[in-house]
Amino acid sequence: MASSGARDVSGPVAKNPAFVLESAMAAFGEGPLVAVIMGSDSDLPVMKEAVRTLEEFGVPVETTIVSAHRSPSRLVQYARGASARGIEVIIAGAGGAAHLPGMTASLTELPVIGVPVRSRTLDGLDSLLSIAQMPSGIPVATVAVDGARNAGILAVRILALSRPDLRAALVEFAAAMESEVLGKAERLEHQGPERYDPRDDGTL
Ligand code: RP5
Repeated sequence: MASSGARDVSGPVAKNPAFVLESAMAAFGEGPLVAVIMGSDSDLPVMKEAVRTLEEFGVPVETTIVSAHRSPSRLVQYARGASARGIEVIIAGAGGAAHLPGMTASLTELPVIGVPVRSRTLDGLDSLLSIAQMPSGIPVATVAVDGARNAGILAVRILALSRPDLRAALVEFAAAMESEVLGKAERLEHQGPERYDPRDDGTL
């Protein structure tokens, strides 16, 4: 039996935590704090999810294309200048021989989160290993294949270390997710597996 110990926040809030926006916004100045970069515009459908997540938390973000292989000079210039421009976390997504996150990490002292983008030929295993298997000394925090939403949430967690408003927003976000799961459990138990429709979020 599902019991509701979490805060009562109705609707699919885990995907839409607009409730955190106002308080989090107050914590920031004008410039972007997170850079979401990708090796190609073909990565954008995946990487958009990181941008959306950061925007949900009211975190100012900049988004661009930086290819490690096709525009190496731009990569050096971009990664070396990021910290001085006020960026605090870089999320880098790439697929295949995915050198962008690792090379970016080698050119900055900022934390870098790598998103392995699913590749056409090897289903993202190549991307995952290219990003996760970094040599000692240059860390890249690697999320799941196509795990751009988690990359966004991890960036928020890093920023929240020094921003109490953002930390409170994360606590509320987790409570909302829990509440959503408990609601689904209750509906499934009540309706049974045949009547249960996962698309029905319980709201009218
Ligand atoms: C990588 O090569 C990109 O990150 C992308 O995932 C992959 C394929 O790029 P396109 O050929 O689609 O531009 O550099």
